[in-house]
Amino acid sequence: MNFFNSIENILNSNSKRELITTVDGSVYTRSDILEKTGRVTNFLYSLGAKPGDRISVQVHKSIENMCIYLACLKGGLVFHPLNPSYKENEVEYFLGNAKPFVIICDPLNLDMMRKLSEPIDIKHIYTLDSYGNGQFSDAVKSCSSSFNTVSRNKDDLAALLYSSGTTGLPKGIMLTHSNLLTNAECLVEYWGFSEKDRLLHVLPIFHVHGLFVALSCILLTGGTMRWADKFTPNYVNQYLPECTVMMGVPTYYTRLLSNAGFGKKHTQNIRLFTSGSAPLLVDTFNNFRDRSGFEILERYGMTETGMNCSNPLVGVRKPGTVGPALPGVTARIVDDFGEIVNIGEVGDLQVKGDNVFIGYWEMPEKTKEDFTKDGFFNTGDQAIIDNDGYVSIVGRSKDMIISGGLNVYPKEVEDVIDMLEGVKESAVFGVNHSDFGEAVVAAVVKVKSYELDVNSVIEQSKGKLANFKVPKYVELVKELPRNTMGKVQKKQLRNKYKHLFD
Ligand code: MLC
Ligand code: AMP
Repeated sequence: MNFFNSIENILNSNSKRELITTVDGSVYTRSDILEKTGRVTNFLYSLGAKPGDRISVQVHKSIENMCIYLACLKGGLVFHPLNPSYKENEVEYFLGNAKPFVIICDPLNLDMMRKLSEPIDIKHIYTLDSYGNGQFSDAVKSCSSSFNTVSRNKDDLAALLYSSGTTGLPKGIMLTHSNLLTNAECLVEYWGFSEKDRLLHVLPIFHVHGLFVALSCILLTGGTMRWADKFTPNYVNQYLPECTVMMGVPTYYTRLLSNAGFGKKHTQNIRLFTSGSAPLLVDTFNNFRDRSGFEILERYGMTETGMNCSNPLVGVRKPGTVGPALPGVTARIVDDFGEIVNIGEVGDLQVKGDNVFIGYWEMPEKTKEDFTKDGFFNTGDQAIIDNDGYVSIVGRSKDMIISGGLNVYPKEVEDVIDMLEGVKESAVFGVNHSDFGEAVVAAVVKVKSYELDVNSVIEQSKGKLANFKVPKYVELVKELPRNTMGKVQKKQLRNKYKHLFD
């Protein structure tokens, strides 16, 4: 079973039908995408790629980028997407760990990629810019579009996506063809997708949300997409009226609401708005309903698991909850001893199902740690469940900030700040932010004799951290609050700065 077989079945029929329209008005039919995908697969194979090889891709969103993903599926290769804003020291780790056979990067990063790939002996590096041009597209052009989809087993890898952690190094999350297909089929059914749908696709495609959730719902049903390389309220306002579905992180919805002109005239053809990747505030849910007439359907997922819970398409959508577990997913909430808690009690959320990944890349010990003996995955989220089975995510046992739908692990930021000249130590934490949901803030203790400028902490961090991880605010403090065990009291810091962005 290859996930691509299911996609191909749909795209092969009615092959001249539009699949995607991009920002510049270019229309790509189903057969355009199948042909491009075939060419890319042939090209990767002509380089010597074989099933299971990783293909690392750090480029902007483009049709070519999407076809590399599809070609990886088709050819049994493993798609390894990287956020284009990752900096050299971040990328170095991912490449060293994933050991890709081919790297495809933005032309601006070619020198960096060459330097990083030399010690790990990666021979194939190609460029692809945000318009889909570059060495990669030039090389692919002359390849044949005909390629027989490689047969895959259920547990064969389809993609490798990295997530950091509270401690330790980032982990490669191994997602199989079966994980992707199971979750996609479930969402298509649960959210009622059909050929009639037109999705406004403005999410990035280096993460689960834009890459698997959004693309699959269209590719598995033969719907169409209006697509943009990034979210902007103007684009959404212009093209939402022709769409039936929009998916977004909560920031998209608060940004739409902050535009006074946004309202029912934009949503005349819409049947569904979904939100996820971060908590949707009850206020946003209510304000959006009042302005647009639509209740946003909130769902909950993770890179490790795809989607686990969702409010229903038909039935009550409860604001502040992520709905019941999806069909095929078992969710339970347990206490510190692994016992299931009572209705309404807070505990650790664990999930099980064919959607759940098979383990961390080359980290069997870490994989073992995160699964229970009876096969449940510990999400690191704290939750409660109500009498109707609706789950609410109420906290995290993992030390993680979610900013604009992107995860920031404080430890990573602290490690960078602590290395700066004049810094003795730092504590990084998240505070409420009206646009990003949470914003990254750092409290920094300087070396006594050193004149440390907070702006330079921010500037220097920009060179070493992806943009969304860079603190929005840095304050010099005399010392960090600690408990008697010497542990930094982040709760105190979060409280102290909670109104920073009001
Ligand atoms: C950009 N910036 C951010 C940021 N994105 N800061 C904090 N958090 C973010 N997420 C900073 C930039 O560094 C820059 O700062 C300034 O904001 C403007 O940059 P930009 O490029 O113009 O930003 P913008 O395009 O407005 O992007 C913001 C955003 C984007 C919210 C639209 O981040 C986004 O599309 N987020 C969605 C992420 C996503 O798809 N998550 C799904 C994960 S999957 P400066 O200082 O340089 O001006 C997952 C599983 C699941 O979680 O359940 O779905
Ligand atoms: P990622 O590792 O990027 O896949 O992020 C997954 C994490 O995002 C989850 O473990 C949650 O903490 C968070 N998340 C996703 N969807 C929601 C949601 N609807 N509400 C609250 N948190 C969410």
